[in-house]
Amino acid sequence: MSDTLFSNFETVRYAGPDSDEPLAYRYYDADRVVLGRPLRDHLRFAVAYWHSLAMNGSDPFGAPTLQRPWMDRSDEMQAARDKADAAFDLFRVLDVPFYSFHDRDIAPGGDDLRSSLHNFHEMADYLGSKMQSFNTRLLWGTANLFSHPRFMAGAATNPDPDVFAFSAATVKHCMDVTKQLGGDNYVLWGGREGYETLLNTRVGQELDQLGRFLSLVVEYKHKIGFAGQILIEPKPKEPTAHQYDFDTATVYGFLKRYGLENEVKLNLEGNHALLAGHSFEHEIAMAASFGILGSLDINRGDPLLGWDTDQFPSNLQDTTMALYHVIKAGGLGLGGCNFDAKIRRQSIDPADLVHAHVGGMDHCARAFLIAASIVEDGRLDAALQERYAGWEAEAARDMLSGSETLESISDKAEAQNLSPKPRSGGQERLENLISRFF
Ligand code: XUL
Ligand code: CO
Repeated sequence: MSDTLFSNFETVRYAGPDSDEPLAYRYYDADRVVLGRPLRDHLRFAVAYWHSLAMNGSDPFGAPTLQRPWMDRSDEMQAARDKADAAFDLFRVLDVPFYSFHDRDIAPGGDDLRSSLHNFHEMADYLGSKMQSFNTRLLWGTANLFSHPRFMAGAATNPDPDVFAFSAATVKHCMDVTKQLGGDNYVLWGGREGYETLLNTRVGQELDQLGRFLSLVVEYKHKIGFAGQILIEPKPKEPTAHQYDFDTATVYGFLKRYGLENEVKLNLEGNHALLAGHSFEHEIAMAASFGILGSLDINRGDPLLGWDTDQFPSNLQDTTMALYHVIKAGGLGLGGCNFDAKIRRQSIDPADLVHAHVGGMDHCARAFLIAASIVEDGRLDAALQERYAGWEAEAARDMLSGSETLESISDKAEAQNLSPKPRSGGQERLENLISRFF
């Protein structure tokens, strides 16, 4: 491999919280065992190919600011190989266990389906050969069914059945490649699966199309024996005003309707949660309660802006409470912490990309350590146990088990002449308790 953008960077190492070294991990000691497992296995960090290698810094108001050597090349396949070389060199620098990609991040699209698939498979083989000599594995693959104009009215939800078929073929091959490269998950983010106006949209039909599309994906997963998880990534808006996969609760209802709730889990994103008017911890706790927590796109939005800024996470309390709920849910399993996060438009030096990831990984490790200490301390959990202790009594449980009716409950409540006393929720006491961990 010839020199890459990152050749001058040494592999970043753990140096401890007292280190002043700007490019060292201060909290992310990958081998440190916490709650029975090394941090590396709890957090399963991934670099997102699109933001870190493909994004060029352009925005709706301005031209690209990031001129990477593999951009603006006339030989697009050579550019894709150079990009892949740089990607794996970045993974080496970060010592990151996983990465993730869309088909279009790793290979240029052609004019039609056949040429697009050809490019994609050629580059998948190239990545496969690189993975032989690097430790970084594939967290998930996904198909970009939103950038090309053919998807402007949706992929699975397009009014044109040919776009549905094009999308189905693209996803089939993307699943094949994800399996080929040993990916642990396959993600579907419904980029343009939504609508701008009801004047031109049949929502019922589009939802049926989306439901069938997802069933086809699940059937194919079983057919090829893909052992990974199928994940949907909720987002309430952007690019369309109304996205079908609004949030955890909406997606769970959708999965139930199409009988897929035991087949599909969620890839939850911090910034998407914010756009939905929720917190990341809310989305995680909801998914955990439905048994569909799959993986995290760990990033942050800007509450002052109403769009998807995809920033690296940095709010310690937010990330800690998000990871607290992950731990309470039993961990991420096959999922991971994928940095669906991009450097700012002015961060044009290669070093900025390294700083962003080192800071992001360290931030999450620090948050995880705090979350683990809250779990080990046990007082937050004990307070919750105590609050719901009344439900441990048999008479209380009967009300939920189906053995009681509204009438029988009424009879008993009247016989006891119930007059429940209000009890404090203790929010401030609990907030003070949590503050002590920071
Ligand atoms: C878009 C987004 C995507 C998905 C993968 O907001 O989050 O990058 O993570 O398609
Ligand atoms: Co995402």
